[in-house]
Amino acid sequence: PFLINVLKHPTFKNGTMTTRFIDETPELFQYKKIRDRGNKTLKYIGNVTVNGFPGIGKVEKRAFKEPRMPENLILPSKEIVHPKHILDKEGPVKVAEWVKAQDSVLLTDTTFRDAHQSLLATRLRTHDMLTIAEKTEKAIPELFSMEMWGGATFDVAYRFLTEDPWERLKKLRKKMPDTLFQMLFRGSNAVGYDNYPDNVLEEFIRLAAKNGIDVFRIFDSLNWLPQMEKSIQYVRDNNKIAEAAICYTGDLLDSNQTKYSMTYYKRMAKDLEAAGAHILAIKDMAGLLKPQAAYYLIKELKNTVDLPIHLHMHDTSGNGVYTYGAAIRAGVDIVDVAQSALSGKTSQPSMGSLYYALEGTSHAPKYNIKNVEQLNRYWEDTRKYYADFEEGMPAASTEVYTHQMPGGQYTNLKQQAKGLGLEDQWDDIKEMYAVVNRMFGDIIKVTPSSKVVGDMALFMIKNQLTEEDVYEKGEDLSFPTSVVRFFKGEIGQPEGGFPERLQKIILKDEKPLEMRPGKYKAPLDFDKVKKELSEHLDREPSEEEVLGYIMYPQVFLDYTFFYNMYGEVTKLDTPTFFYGMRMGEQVEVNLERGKTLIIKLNQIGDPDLEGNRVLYFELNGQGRQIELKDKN
Ligand code: 3PY
Ligand code: ZN
Repeated sequence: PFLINVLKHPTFKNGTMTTRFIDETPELFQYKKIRDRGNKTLKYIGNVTVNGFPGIGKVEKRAFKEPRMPENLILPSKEIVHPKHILDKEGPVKVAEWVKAQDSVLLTDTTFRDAHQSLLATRLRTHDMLTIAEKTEKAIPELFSMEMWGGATFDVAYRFLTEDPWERLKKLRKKMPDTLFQMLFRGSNAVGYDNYPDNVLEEFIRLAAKNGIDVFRIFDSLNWLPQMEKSIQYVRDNNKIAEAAICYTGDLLDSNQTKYSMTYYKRMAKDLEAAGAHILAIKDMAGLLKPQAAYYLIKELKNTVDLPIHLHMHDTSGNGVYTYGAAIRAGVDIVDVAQSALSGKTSQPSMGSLYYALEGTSHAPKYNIKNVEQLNRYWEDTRKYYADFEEGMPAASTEVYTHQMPGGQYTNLKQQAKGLGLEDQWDDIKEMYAVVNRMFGDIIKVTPSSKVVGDMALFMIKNQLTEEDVYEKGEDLSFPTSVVRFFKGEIGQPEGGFPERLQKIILKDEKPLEMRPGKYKAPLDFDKVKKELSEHLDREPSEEEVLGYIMYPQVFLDYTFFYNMYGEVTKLDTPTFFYGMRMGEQVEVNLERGKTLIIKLNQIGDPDLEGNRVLYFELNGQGRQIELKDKN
């Protein structure tokens, strides 16, 4: 069709075509571009229809109803103060002052990040966030912030969703200009599992800030300050909000537990304040903070530092709202909640439940519950798209107080166990997780240290090893790489040091590091990496692409390979993205304003001897055939 269009073009036909033809008739090239995009989209749909989606497999596409959209949002009667405007005009210190001056508790909505990381294996697609983003800002303009980036989302976007996480950030930023955007930043591990040189952290934070992140929640997986200081400084350099986190573990009220005591938390809070934090976060990644402990902890910390305090927790035990109530009475400034339909269990407590729990109290949060309930209908319907990723707990479970597994790890470790054929031993794995934690000296468990504990637990279950076996036969065992790296000090130094006997067994003759690993790392040569990547891509990469490649080299290259083959699959609706099309079905793909692909699947041909099938589509009324291999 492209050539025919050229031949039919009046300029060509009347013989006045010059070499400037191309410049003067961009519509033809636009046409070619759209045609290519159409073909790529058909290829993707064809492939997922025939071969299924990775991790789901070939599943019959169910009939989903369109998610309900909020229709009657009530706008606030008086002007709202947006902390985003304070930050942009007056800087992070003024935001912190404003937060402290509020009587009512402020909220962070984690629906776009931790909620789905903890319930749906991080699979929530940008498409489903963009659909509701504007309405979310309209419905809850009183939010302190929206957590929508970082943690595992960076990796999963590239790896499983064929999405560019930077595009997610840029697009959401446009839809929600008045809301603070918050990300989870793993200190020296950035959004990866590795320790990166300092200049990589600096560059990552600069670009995240430039593209729209306002609040950086920085933590270290062992609560080790030397791995947080640089990140705090880089966030400050960008005039953004440095929210430094203390990871909470164990049980503050248990007098037998002396390591993670009030003295410990107070010392760390003071250190983080001195390091330049604008806000102090308590990051209860597993949901272990019990109500009385929360009250006591927040009260003491409020008397220890002059910073606003932001509490994050998971509702795994079912006690989340009660803990928040206690923390709010003790004066906590901000708490993390999720839209009800994506809350509870390993996710955050529900925004709606908290509203009613605090109704009539002096700290009740300010927002319109009816608006929130309308948003929630959208999430009730949208969650159904992701049913095949619901690997989590069926209901709240107090076992978390024993195994202490972070909410964000639960589904992941279960997947890992399944991969090793150990899913029937899930109860043993949870118990072993607690044993390994004790063997490792009772460490903070959060990405990446939680992965080390999980890997060791799986290793022991798989090889039927007891704790004694590890001590007795350890010399001859070949431990998981992550475990060896942990004992080498490559993740950092745990509070109280490593258990020496086990460290010797695991490291054999190797000597561990005692300093911050980043201290030994030479600065990364960005020009060199950029050159290397441009050779892979055959074009100049953007700054953001260079960082994607630095964080996850192979994952990033695989992503570009799929992107080149299938185009912008983010434009597909989620059922079509995961399940393809049913015979006779028609879907619309909105590429951009005014450019819609109307796709109908008419027939799937029988496979030939090599397993190749022809799929017969209609694309905007014209017949199209796609041939592909049936891998089943
Ligand atoms: C992450 O690092 O992804 C987490 O959510 C830690 O809690
Ligand atoms: Zn979390």
